[in-house]
Amino acid sequence: MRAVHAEYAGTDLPRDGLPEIALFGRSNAGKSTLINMIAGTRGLAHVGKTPGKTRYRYFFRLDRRMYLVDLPGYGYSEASIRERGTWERLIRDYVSGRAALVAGVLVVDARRCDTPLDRELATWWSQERREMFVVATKADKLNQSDAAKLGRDLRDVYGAPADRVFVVSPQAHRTVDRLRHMLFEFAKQPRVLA
Ligand SMILES: Nc1nc2c(ncn2[C@@H]2O[C@H](COP(=O)(O)OP(=O)(O)O)[C@@H](O)[C@H]2O)c(=O)[nH]1
Ligand SMILES: [Mg+2]
Repeated sequence: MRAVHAEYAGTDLPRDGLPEIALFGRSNAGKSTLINMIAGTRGLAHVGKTPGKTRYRYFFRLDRRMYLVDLPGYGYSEASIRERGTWERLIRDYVSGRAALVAGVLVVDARRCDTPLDRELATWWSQERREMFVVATKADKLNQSDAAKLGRDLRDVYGAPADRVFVVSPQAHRTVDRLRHMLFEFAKQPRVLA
């Protein structure tokens, strides 16, 4: 797969009309790592670099098929309250009326997968009437029994069907393959929810 990336600030956005799938999640949840896993390219998205950079949206074009959009994370320590206005404006400016945006991926840390901010994000997104996928990262940090019930917990918390929920870790190659396939399929034939 050929993956290229570019950053966009303000109202500037790609103009090629390719479908876009946006990643939402707390700072440090593992969004950049997930993008690298989906793209199959280490070091494409910056991992673990200074969190809380609220100005930019990073667009990763995978082949000529779709963009994954790395949005600024929310909930980074004390800064979150102050940053909140900026974050919300940036997200809303991008999301509202963006026809190319076909789905969202809520990225959560498997160890804290239903924080109030994550739930709030999910509620807001459901009003947007666009598909949502839920991906829990860092499953390798869980013990076996917690890992075993995580999928069901996520379905319960977010009201998501089983085929929209993914639990990943650096070892979960097959799950990542399944997720990549699902996102490509969805981008090819997006559905607007009733
Ligand atoms: N053990 C483990 N660490 C992970 C995983 N995903 C991300 N990380 C680590 O979590 C930290 C935050 O990841 P990052 O992708 O930068 O999160 P972002 O802020 O949401 O983009 C980094 O140190 C990553 O190496 C995972 O599945 N397992
Ligand atoms: Mg990141």
